[in-house]
Amino acid sequence: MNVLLMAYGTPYGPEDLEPYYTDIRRGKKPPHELLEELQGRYEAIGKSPLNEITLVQAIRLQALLNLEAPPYPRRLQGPFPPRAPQGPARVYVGTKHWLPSIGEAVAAMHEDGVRRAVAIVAAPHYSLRSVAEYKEKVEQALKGLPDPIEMVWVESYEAHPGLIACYARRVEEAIWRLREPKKAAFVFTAHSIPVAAVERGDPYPRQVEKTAELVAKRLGLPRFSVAYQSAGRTPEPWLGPDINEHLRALKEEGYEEVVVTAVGFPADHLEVFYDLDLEAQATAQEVGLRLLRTRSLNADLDYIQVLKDLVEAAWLRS
Ligand code: FEC
Repeated sequence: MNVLLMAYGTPYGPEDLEPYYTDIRRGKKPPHELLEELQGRYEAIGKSPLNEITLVQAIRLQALLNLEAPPYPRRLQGPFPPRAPQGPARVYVGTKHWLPSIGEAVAAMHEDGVRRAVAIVAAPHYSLRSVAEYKEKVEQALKGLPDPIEMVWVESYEAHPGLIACYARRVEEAIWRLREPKKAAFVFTAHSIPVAAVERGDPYPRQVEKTAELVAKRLGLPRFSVAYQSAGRTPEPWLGPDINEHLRALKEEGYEEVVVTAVGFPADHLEVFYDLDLEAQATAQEVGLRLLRTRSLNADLDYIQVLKDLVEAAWLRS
């Protein structure tokens, strides 16, 4: 079984920042003020651990797939006779905006003789501004190869019961730390996207709401809400409510404590450490709200088990 595991990618050091940001902007160099502003955000958090976390996710996923790879599929599903995993599983890492790039990962797969693989992004929701762009990069890389590689896509997994359990477990840990759990607000966040994508029929907000709803249902939360974070520095309108505005509104409604869970991001990185732990936390303190941010999934085995389940099911699909 072969897997292409993808994530956003982060610069390894300050010298990578400009080309990284240029890649995010589809080849357009960022103006000096924007670059400085982004550099300031990285300096404020020290370092984004996203690349390291993605690598550990891949190592653990590969270990788990090989550990349990049975000679025959355990469940009969998909085409009959089902395709059993062929030999040891290999997981390749490709990042959308930095290194190893998606192109490098696909080239390495080809070099190793891979002709079929499961492609999955370490983010549960499909968006025209996320998974669709990962797909574009994979397709671009495949075009340059002498032999085809069949990619079986896991496009989203917003309602996977294992994923819901992962998030619910972490919300529960925060509930134990609340002074008055019955009076607290529960907010689920994801990266904002431009409203224009939503108007083109992007399923993203629906999927984010689904994840939030299922986690809340699993925990029996009486109230919950969805907010968006990390909107881009562009003049176009971005999907809201923005987490900071939302925190202010919650305080005005009388809440004293809030639990924030970033369901759009399994891993810790800039948008969690800066946008939530520094910026949103500062807003909460300013208005007098106690904000607890739940632990990220990172490379914890309960999340890796979800990836394994998704990858195995996709591999058995025709
Ligand atoms: O730790 C790190 O260094 C990287 C953190 C990071 C993650 C991430 C995930 C998502 N993004 C999504 C959408 C957009 C859109 C734009 C955009 C821009 C940025 C910039 C940085 C950045 N994003 Fe990101 N995103 C992360 C970081 N993102 C830095 C550029 C500066 C800024 O605007 O803040 C706008 C692009 C444009 O200009 O056209 C749209 C979505 C996700 C969640 C899915 C995924 O993980 O791939 C959606 C992590």
